[in-house]
Amino acid sequence: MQTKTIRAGALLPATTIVASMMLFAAPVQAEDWRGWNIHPPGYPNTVALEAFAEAVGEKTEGRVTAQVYNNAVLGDQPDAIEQTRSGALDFANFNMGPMGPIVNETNVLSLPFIFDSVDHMHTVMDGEIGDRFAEALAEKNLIALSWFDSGARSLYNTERPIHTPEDVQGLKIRVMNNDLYVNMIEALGGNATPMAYGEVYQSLTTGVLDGAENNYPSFESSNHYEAVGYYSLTEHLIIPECLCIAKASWEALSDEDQTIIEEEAVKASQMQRELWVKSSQESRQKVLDAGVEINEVEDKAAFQELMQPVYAEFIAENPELESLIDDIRTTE
Ligand code: GTR
Repeated sequence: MQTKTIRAGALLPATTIVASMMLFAAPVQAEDWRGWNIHPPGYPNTVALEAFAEAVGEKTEGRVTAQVYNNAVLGDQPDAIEQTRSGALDFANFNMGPMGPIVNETNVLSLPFIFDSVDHMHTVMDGEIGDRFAEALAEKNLIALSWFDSGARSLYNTERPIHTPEDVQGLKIRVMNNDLYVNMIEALGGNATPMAYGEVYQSLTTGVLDGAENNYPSFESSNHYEAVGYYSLTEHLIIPECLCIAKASWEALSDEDQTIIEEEAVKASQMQRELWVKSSQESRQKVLDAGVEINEVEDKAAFQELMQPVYAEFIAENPELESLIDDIRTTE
């Protein structure tokens, strides 16, 4: 190919050669990246994403400039996942919950009590199993460069503290967009309502919902704590999140810029995880000060027990994922 171009060039008049040299010398068009974020300013993920965006601009010397759009102003999460897959958005921080309907493997991360602890989740996601999830995401045009923390999600509601599964009976609970969560709440005897995050606050205040489930920072930053009286530490879900780049945006980068951006994404996840710990403590204190009653759940095994049919159904439908579940369970 190259030899041919040179030979053709040799036959062109000098002016054309000069003109085309000028074209080659022109600065490469800068990429203006738009990033999706569901959280408000000050939230650990937001701070880390903004630091990422700034570092990308600096380290690529302006070849890529990135801007983060907070509070889901670019669309709710399922919609933003599609926009990033198509390259309409360039990067995002996605929770693996709403990813399940698109990247089936990631449903494994939404199985209740799949991880023993946040540390266990980190070990799994930072190792070879995390790479397997990244490969599955890449097949759907999402390049996962690092994993963010999302703590443990617990149930909260307007009616009563939850100590046993019986306490969930009849409660209308909002879940993220994934059938697994509907099965999970129904297995506890509650009524599950999949709903966009941004609609939950109003639904709690108007009684459309009795409750929802989330980690401390989101429970606080979404103001859901103002609408409910009880936060019960069921800690039923520990779901990682990605810093994901649209495949089209990723492939448009030079090798050098890919390396820079990957490094910055890893730094962003380190920053996010550190901020997460502090933010969780602060949010816990804030909701306590506001009068929310927080209770430990002594008998978590009772909740886990009821998840057996959820696992059984999932494995029956996805037999090829059973070994992945086993690999996670046996990772220490
Ligand atoms: C948060 C998570 C968000 C979103 C939200 C929700 O913890 O960081 O990405 O999934 O929960 O409940 O919709």
